[in-house]
Amino acid sequence: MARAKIALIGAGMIGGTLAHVAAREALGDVILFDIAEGTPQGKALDIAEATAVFGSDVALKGANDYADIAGADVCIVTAGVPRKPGMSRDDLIGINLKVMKAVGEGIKAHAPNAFVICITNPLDAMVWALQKFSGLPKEKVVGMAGVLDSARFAYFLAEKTGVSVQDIHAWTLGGHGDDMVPMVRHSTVGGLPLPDAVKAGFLSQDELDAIVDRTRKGGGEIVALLKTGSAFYAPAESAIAMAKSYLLDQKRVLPCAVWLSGEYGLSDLYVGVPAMIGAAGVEKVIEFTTNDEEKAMFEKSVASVQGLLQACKDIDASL
Ligand code: TXD
Repeated sequence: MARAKIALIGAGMIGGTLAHVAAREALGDVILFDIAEGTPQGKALDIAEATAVFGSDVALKGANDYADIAGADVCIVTAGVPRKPGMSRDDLIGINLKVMKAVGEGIKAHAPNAFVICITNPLDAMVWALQKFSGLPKEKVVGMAGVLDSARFAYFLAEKTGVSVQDIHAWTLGGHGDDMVPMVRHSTVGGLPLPDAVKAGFLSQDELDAIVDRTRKGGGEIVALLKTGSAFYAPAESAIAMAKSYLLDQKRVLPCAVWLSGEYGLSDLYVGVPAMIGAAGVEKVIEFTTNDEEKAMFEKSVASVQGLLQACKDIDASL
């Protein structure tokens, strides 16, 4: 059987890490695409040379031409510009919207059968734009944020309780912003829902509240430390988990930004919810039961996503 082909659109910090992890895990041949000349070629060659050390039989190639992504099974999109000082949220949306247009058209022309994972921020709006511009089926275009946000939540819980990260299952719902919703009742430590874990003495309520807050601000914490960029190891691993579930038809249930048509009482937008990812793309959306407090937090987060989306639609109409 032929090896899978993985196209990485954007060869920056996350793109390069994605290429490294995909090659190490021998997930498939990798095309690293960027508008910058030399960067994708240099990173692809560097990692290709490393395959001789870690022993993966995969090919890597850097590209500046969309023709090279032809027939890709998976496209992971990190292309875009970060927010710089003095740039408003709408400035960023305007620039990255144009990038999504170019990327969407490139995917439509050369890799229309791919499973597409968007990472570019502002995530919930950019995945909407990517689906629109690529015209690919909605179940084949998803956004990565929930796996990362939930991983942060799980890591903080593991660090505080001393329980292995492998025995912690944490969930966040909603948009990829500070009002995301860490789902306390649905997240477990050693099988105990967090309120029970508090009762059992694994952590105090104050510690749990602090972890929920730190999870919400997890991206900013890394930016403040790095000073010149945002997180890239955990985001790359998160997108690889999604790509793997698709390529290997694992049917994992992962929190992803997916197109909703009635689930959670919402339609016609992308927002983070648990979804089963298999060979057909998004095969099922899992609807968590929510109490009044969780519902209110989810609605607040969705309102932020709707605000972003409206800004996107307004800019798109004036392009
Ligand atoms: O959870 C999440 N979704 C995120 C999102 C977590 C962390 C970071 N998140 C966002 O991912 C971040 O705000 C950025 O929007 C993306 C990519 O982050 P990365 O750290 O990889 O950014 P870089 O290093 O700036 O890389 C972006 C690359 C860079 O090499 C540019 O030359 C390229 O994108 N770029 C383009 N490539 C192709 N086509 C076009 N038009 C283009 N424009 C820029």
